Amino acid sequence: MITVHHLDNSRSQRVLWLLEELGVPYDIKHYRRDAQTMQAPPALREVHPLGKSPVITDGDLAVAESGAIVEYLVERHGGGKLLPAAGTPQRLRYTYWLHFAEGTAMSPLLMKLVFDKVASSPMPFFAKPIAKAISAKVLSSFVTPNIERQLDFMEAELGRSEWFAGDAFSAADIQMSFPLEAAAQRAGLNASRPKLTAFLKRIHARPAYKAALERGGPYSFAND
Ligand SMILES: N[C@@H](CCC(=O)N[C@@H](CS)C(=O)NCC(=O)O)C(=O)O
Repeated sequence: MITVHHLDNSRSQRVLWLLEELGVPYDIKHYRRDAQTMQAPPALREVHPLGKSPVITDGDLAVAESGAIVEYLVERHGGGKLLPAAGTPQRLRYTYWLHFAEGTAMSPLLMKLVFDKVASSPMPFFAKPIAKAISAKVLSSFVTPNIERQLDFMEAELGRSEWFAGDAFSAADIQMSFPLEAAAQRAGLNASRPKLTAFLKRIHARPAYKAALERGGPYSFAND
């Protein structure tokens, strides 16, 4: 039996959704974030040394890193579902988006989360104007332009086909859900990018997405 080591409000929601789409049975072991630091509890380090979510265990095997988990589940348990045929242009796009989600899209979104927090973080009063000025500069010169460029690119790609890899829904769409949900929550993704907002609406309406939400518990990113 597959166990998803699931942290509330986290990327592991994607793994629950994938398993629901594949119709593969699974158990969930729930972990709660520290209310102050938002970090995962130390117990998650007993499953994988980095203590990040998601991690799955399948018998004696532990698999970490969302993209690797998606590949493992689709290849090992998917029976050909949600995976474009090998050697096709759709398969190459699938691989691209599977890596893009964590390899490219999440970096500036994470930086935005961190630098947005600087202004409200406790620090000596004399340091505050300096810290604020540095974070504003990083946001305006690097983070925001990168997020905007990436959102424009993703919007254009969804103008080529309904889903990221082509005309068929695939596991790459599941992997791409988290950066887009995070961008909608904290980086200005809105109706000015109609293809991306329609994508979020479409995925949130899927029965498997809703079933995963019911099983997973708190997840504040499912807004469209
Ligand atoms: N690239 C990794 C990122 C893992 C990651 O940072 N997970 C976050 C949850 S969204 C986490 O565990 N945060 C809690 C912590 O860092 O303690 C993946 O996709 O698996």
